[in-house]
Amino acid sequence: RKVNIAIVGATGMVGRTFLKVLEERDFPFENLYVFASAKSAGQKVSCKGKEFIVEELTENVFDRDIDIALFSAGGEISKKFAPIAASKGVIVVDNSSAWRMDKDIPLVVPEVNPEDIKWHKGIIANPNCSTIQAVVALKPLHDHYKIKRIVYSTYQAVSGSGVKGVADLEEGLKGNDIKTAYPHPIAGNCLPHIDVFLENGYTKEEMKMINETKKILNDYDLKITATTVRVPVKDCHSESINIEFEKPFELDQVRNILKNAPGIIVEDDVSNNVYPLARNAAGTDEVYVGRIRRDLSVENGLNLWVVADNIRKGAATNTVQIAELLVPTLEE
Ligand code: 2RA
Repeated sequence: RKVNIAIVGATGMVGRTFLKVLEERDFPFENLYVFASAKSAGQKVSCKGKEFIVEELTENVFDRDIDIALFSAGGEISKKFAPIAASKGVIVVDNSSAWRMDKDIPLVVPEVNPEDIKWHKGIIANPNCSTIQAVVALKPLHDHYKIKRIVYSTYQAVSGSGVKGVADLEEGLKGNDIKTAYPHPIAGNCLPHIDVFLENGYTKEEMKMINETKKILNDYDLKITATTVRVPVKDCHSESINIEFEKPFELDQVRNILKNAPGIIVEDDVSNNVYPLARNAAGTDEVYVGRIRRDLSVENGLNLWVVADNIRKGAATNTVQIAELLVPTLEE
């Protein structure tokens, strides 16, 4: 079935990656509409060898025949326009954090909880990038050994902050410590400060990982803590994940489960210095898992190192994969 698809935020880093991924995966669209702010209207973008003129996003753009709209234009735009689109029969897949914790809105990673798209009411939320790569690795192990507790420590690329984050790093590496994305120079630093601090001393990013993990795995008994850190890396988020299971495990079995799980590539051979690396993961859609080893300090404890491209699997590709799940559900 051919689909009419729209992109809201088409000129941003994720928006442009939507176009690239739709082309790479030969997404079956008949018509593609691209929207952005008035400032960006008129720009040209391309997909599948065709050029598209960016239009200004207004309330009536969803009056035309659109089946699915991919949003990545920030929470304010999603809060305002996603309900308007949904009211006109468009299914919105939203990459912002605006709707993720709404109980009536599914939060979906296709390798983890694809069945949750069944109960959407017009809006489906794409999880935070650092959550997506974590739950892809955790889900197969949760199914086998039932997770009791998770400790997240993340090392997040500056592209998570968009062009400003990349500029701070690139200028900083030249000795010009501009601070457009962060309160401190990112070059030479690790900043334990992603998004804003909350009353409980955690950052919004840390609480996103904690709350989104529980919703996606549909297990609100999970004990989770997180420390999310911005590091001087351009692309790909790296994560140290410590897990305590209810049940015992054998390491070989864990490795085999991960090797056979959807969306995962295991890179784990420390005798040859083989473990997931951000520069190797950049530009791909897999979640790379390595440093698979027992946590010797607790019973049924495991440590993992998990790396993925935060703009692709962490945002654009996951969103397009959700749209692919929707195509067969569309009325003729
Ligand atoms: C970040 N996960 O890395 C957040 C949003 N992309 O900044």
